[in-house]
Amino acid sequence: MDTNAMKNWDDRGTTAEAIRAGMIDKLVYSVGKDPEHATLQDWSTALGLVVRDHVVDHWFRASHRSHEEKKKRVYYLSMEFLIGRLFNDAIANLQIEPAVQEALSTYGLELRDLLDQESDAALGNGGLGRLAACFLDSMSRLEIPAFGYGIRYEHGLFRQRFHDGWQIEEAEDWLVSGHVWEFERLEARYTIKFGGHISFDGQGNTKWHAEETVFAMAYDTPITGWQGKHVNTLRLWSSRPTEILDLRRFNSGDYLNAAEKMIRAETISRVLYPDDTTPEGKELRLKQEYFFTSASLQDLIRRYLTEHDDIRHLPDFVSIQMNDTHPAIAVAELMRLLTDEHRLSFVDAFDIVQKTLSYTNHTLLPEALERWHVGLFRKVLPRHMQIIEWIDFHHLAEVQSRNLAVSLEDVRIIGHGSEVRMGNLAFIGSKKVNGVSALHTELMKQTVFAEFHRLYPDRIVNETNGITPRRWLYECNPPLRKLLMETIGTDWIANLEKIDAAAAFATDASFKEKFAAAKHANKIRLAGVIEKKLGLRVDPTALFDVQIKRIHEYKRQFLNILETIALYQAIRRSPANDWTPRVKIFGGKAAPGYHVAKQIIKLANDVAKIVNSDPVVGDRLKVAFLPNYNVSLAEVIIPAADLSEQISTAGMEASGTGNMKLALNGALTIGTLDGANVEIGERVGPENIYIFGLTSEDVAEIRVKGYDSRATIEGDPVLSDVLRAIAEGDFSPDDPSRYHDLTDILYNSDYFLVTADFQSYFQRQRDVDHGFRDTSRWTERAILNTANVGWFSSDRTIRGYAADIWNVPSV
Ligand code: 26V
Repeated sequence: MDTNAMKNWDDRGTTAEAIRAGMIDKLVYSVGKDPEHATLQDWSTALGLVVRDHVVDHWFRASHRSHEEKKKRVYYLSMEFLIGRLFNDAIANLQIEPAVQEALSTYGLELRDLLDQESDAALGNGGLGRLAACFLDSMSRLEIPAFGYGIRYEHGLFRQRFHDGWQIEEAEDWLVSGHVWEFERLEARYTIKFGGHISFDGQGNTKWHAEETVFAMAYDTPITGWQGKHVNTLRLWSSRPTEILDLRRFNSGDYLNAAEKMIRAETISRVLYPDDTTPEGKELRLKQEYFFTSASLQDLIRRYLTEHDDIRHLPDFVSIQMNDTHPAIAVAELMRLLTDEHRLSFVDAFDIVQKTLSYTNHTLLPEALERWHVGLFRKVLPRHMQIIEWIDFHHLAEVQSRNLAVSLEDVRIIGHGSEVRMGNLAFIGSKKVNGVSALHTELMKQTVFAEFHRLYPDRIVNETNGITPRRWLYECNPPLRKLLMETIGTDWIANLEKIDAAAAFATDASFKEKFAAAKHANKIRLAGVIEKKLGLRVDPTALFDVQIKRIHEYKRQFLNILETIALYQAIRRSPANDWTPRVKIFGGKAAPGYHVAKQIIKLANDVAKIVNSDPVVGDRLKVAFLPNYNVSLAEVIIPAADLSEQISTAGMEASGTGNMKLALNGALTIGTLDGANVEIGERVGPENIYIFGLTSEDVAEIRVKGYDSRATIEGDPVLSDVLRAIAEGDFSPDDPSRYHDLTDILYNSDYFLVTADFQSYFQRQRDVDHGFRDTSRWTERAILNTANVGWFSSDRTIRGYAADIWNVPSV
């Protein structure tokens, strides 16, 4: 192909006039509407197509460059990519916002309105999925040739609604109103097998006689790096039937059954599993995992073989990152492809596997570590079960030969002869295994992977998480972006460490005033959203206290609600005191089957109802639980936050990334010494963060010694009063016993140590009240948060992966 012909494609230009003309062209000839009859959605699509053309120009150039230079590529395998919206992201990265604004003004259109037409691509549950999205952005920024591989779920994470304060889940349908950012790739199609049996012909040929086959079809989304200098690809797989319709059945009138196979095949990519707590060993989940992993490996090997001819050099040109254990079947699948299809010996193949794959662990919670029953596993993936048995056997032999005092049972893949442990499979098959914060990595070495760490002391590395400053400051916080650009220039956008230049202005009166004004503008915007969604008016000068994340007992939204009630009771007792007005803002979804988490949501909403309508309290305290927390809502809440709640039971939050986003946007953290909070504290300094509660060592000790929560409660009159009010139905007069299960947990089995941390949390919150009243000092401390968390850029994280794990250069 003549690649020179591609060089000057981008001559359509990014002037306002070119964009205006392009938009009309797209509106008429692609959307099929004339300007008089076009809806906002039509205009949005038209502009999206114009912007997309520019992205595509950069994309092709980047792909050709990578291909011509035969560069080593990184493949990021993840069940989840929590992308959110892409429109504004593209405009920001290409830096064409002024021209776009001008073009739109001709038609009296507002960019904001068009951007709001886009639905959120919610193809993830929370932190793990959003991290994958930030990593894609950073890999493009750092010009690392990379692909993200995942599943194109037809339905992303459910939409959350409240009915009478209870969470109701509704199917999400992001594809319904059209999605301009993806390209269907009819030619990129692979066969994926399930079930059946294996035969060997005695001449080294292995054949998998599958019971079921489906196609994996590719959809590509370009991921634009800063200033369009490089564009990578997110390739998502959609499942399709290999046979279309059973005509025999159809003709005999059996319409439903005629379509059965089609429906079964399409079910695989139908919906994202919404549960990050209880993998129930569902067959469909295992099929999803294998489906996208196999398609991705087949695809990357095909690409490798277009540039190289010896499969044995794969590790020199390919690095594959497994995002948690969800794609850990890659260890066995790559073995299968290398041995059964490319005819390498098991020993040679395993050497390649171990040089190519790496694994990131995102949680120590035992219930989230994936295990599959051997029976189910063998039924769905018979060949992989054999391969895993081979790996397990050889690994065990190697361990035994080293004569070390390790527990053999702990390092086996097949546990107790009955379950396949994906964490152990991933560890054994990987070059490097990384944790996501310094503390989490240390705990991995001491707990889940302690025996492995003794065997392979160099394998576990730390790569503390990060966030992309493009989306999480530049795009979501225009007032602060503008102020920073005026004051310290633009270097921070691509090199967030440079934001430390703002520290010099922390005591500059004029800068402080403008910084506070930016925060205030963002708070007015959020107050508008709260009023629109909840019909609740809040005072934008009050302290905006924010807890936004999945609802989970270990994240302890419950602790926050208890403190809210304690504060409410104190205000009612002495309303004349000089209170610091506060708005408690919550956002987050509970897994549909997680009963306790759903009760916590209901409790928060019940408390909100009582508190918000109490005339004695007035504006001193308001509670707002915003429904359907997602990436787009986060983009509005985060810039408006004064206080960031990071209050997990120490040792349980692997890293957190919301903590970084909030600090970067000038919120002070109240938190435990958990996950990346520890590292945030080290950078902002103890006077600019509110740390409280048990440490992870304390928690570990309590786990051994036991803990008497009843004694704690009885010794604390504030907490006793709060629990009494809940148990007596003060917040649920229609059903006074509604929260007995919740209060019982605290009295009888307070595993997450909510009661143990209550007092120090309550005290720290009073320090926050006090701190916030000194408006001038608070602004200085907010500035120092923004200025001192530049290290938490995902660019820094990805440079770490590139250097320590993938062995690829980054600019
Ligand atoms: C597990 C499962 C099990 C089966 C059903 C679906 C599902 C979905 C997700 C998970 C694992 C969730 C682990 C996770 O999200 N960890 C979070 O990762 C963030 C990025 O590293 C980190 O900041 C958070 O602290 C950590 O909780």
